[in-house]
Amino acid sequence: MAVEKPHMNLAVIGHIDHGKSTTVGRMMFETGAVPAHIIEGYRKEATSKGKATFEFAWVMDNLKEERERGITIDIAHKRFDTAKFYFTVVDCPGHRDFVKNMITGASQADAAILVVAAPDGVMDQTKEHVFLARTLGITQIIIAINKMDMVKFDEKRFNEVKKDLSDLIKMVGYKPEETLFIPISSLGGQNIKTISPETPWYKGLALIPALDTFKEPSKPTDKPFRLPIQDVYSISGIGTVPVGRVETGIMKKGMKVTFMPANKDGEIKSIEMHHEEIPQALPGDNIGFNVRGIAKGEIRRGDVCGPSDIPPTVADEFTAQIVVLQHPSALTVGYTPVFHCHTTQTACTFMELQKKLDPRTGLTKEENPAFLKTGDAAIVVIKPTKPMVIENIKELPQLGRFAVRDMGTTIAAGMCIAIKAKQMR
Ligand SMILES: Nc1nc2c(ncn2[C@@H]2O[C@H](COP(=O)(O)OP(=O)(O)OP(=O)(O)O)[C@@H](O)[C@H]2O)c(=O)[nH]1
Ligand SMILES: [Mg+2]
Repeated sequence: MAVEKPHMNLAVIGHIDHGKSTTVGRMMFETGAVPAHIIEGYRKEATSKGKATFEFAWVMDNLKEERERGITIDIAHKRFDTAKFYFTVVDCPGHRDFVKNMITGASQADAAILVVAAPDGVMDQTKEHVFLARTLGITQIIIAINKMDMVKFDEKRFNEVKKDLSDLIKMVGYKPEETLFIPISSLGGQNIKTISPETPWYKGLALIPALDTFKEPSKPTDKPFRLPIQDVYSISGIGTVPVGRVETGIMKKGMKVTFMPANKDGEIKSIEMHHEEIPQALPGDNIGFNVRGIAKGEIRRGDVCGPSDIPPTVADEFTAQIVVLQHPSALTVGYTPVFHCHTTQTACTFMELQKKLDPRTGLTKEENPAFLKTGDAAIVVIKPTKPMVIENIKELPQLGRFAVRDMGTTIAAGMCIAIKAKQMR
């Protein structure tokens, strides 16, 4: 096998219709991952169906409903290469009804491109996605200010949007002065591969070369092996094939594994990445694997695969540090919203509000508060309504973060700091 470039998982995030899928399709085209005749075919078909200009988005939007509605619904993975990396890109939906799919996508990413349309600027899901990206542990971000053609490649508009975005990302902990802001038009192709004469005032990198400024993610291979399941297929002649991303440790052929909380044991027969068989999978690898001894219906999205001698931890209860992002009134004991953690979505109950913290210093402001409000940070005790895997942030940070959602919005985000484990066997 040729020497592989380092691998990066890249999420493309941002508000609905700001051009995420078009940007991904355009990058795939410019890097040669999608040939021109495919785009041309999509262009003709989209135009004939009243969906003109969606030819690049269709590279990513394959579902019938996605193409008819002109929106992304579920996440899709594609591969493309730059000079330095090979990327698995996850195109996320911007629609507010599909934020749960965006969370699944973002939870697998090492880095993100935030796409913001220049005419609109910062919108609701721009804010929500930035907050979630940070919560889900994405530390590297590039900002593409798209649809610059619609504002006549105006430098002043670019700077206005850049200013608003700088304030936004700073609030959640990214450093604006270390972040690249790139004026692009995905539809027209300006500043994607090379710098366009339309923006003589812009002195930075084009988008694709900018991706090579990302730092290679460190690989936690010394930790116990963990892979949260994203989907499970049953392939005739092969058997049960779960897919997902290795978060920590190493998966090897022949390994004895346990899926929790399904509480099922199996053995790894083969591992595949991008349609090629590989002998072992490392952190960051998005793989499908064939597992002996498990039927398709026995495991599902949200289960976590780990070695049978150190199986994933199932929580009976856990202690968490959270920040309340937005709650219409007061959050109290007994509240049971949905917790999104790695690939699981599980309703969990707030059992105890132990302390309110000063969000800036982390010091205790109040013991046993009666309620929490928007902006509060707190230590709380949480009980899942059904068995769920979560790990201590100190041991396995990749599986210790979560977002809390209810009524179509993100209520809070947090991390697990202690676990009362459930005895499974
Ligand atoms: N003028 C112009 N239109 C663009 C540009 N990029 C995308 N569009 C158009 O914006 C519309 C939405 O593009 P998509 O790529 O589907 O947007 P999205 O962000 O993936 O949308 P969701 O996945 O539904 O959140 C399409 O009509 C695109 O052709 C651009 O650079 N300039
Ligand atoms: Mg899309």
